[in-house]
Amino acid sequence: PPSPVSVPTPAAPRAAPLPVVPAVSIPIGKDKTERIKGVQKAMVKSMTEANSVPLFGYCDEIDVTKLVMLRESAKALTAATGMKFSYMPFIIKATSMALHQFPILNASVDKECENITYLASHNIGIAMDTIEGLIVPNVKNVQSLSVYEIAAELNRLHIVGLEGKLSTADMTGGTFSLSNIGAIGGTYAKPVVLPPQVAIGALGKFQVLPRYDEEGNVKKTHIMNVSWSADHRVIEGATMARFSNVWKAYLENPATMTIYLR
Ligand code: CAO
Repeated sequence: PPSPVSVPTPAAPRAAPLPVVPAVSIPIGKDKTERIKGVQKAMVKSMTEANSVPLFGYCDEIDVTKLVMLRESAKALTAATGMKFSYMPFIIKATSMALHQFPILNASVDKECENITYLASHNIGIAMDTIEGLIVPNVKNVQSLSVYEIAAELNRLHIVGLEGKLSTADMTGGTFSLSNIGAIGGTYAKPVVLPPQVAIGALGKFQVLPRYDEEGNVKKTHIMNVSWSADHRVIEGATMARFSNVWKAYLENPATMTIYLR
């Protein structure tokens, strides 16, 4: 019989290299159900209430190069006090100064959204990340505080907040909020307005990025992004945008803040 033709067996296709799977370190145990309580329970209530508010979102980027330099000087000047001097005191003050021109953003609405109250004090709430969860104490009367006084109060709130010992007064009466999520990371966010307030801003992380100057040259620039959310039942998008432009102008050229500072 004719000898069988030997057909070469095709080479097995070469397997693609497997992705490196890190050793699983998650302990596989039993499912666990916990009661939601304390700060987390308060968040369930406030966020459920907040969810009924239609939000308008507005984002922009801020050139904070001059602010970074100013803050370095402020930090050096106050180093002997042992106080932390971050960007927040300047950002909080700029917020209050811009609110002077847009009082509708420092306001509260009632549950049915039938009345809006323009609030005299600028009590700026600061979202704080603690072991217990999210808390939002506020710096009272920012309109009449210096940047230094804001820094001191922010330090106090942060220290007492981390100890879980904030008073009811510290935690109530906020009229506008800021969330410095950029301290953890990220650029843009989608913050949720805390009723009865009507607006909130989330700050992204400070980054060094290339940008063009007026002559078209690339320059090293410090950039921070901001994401605003506003209660669209009472706040128009144009109002939020105009407010943001004023706030941005103060932060991009902090000298203008010192001119108008009270
Ligand atoms: N980008 C880059 N660096 C930042 C930054 C940012 N957006 N914000 C703060 N930093 C820097 C500070 O300047 C400081 O630097 P130095 O060590 O050089 O002084 C350092 O990070 C630590 O700052 P801080 O976080 O202790 O202080 P802060 O005043 O800037 O912020 C607080 C205080 C309480 C707002 C912040 O610690 C915090 O908890 N952020 C999280 C807020 C949050 O969880 N938001 C989400 C709410 S919705 O769930």
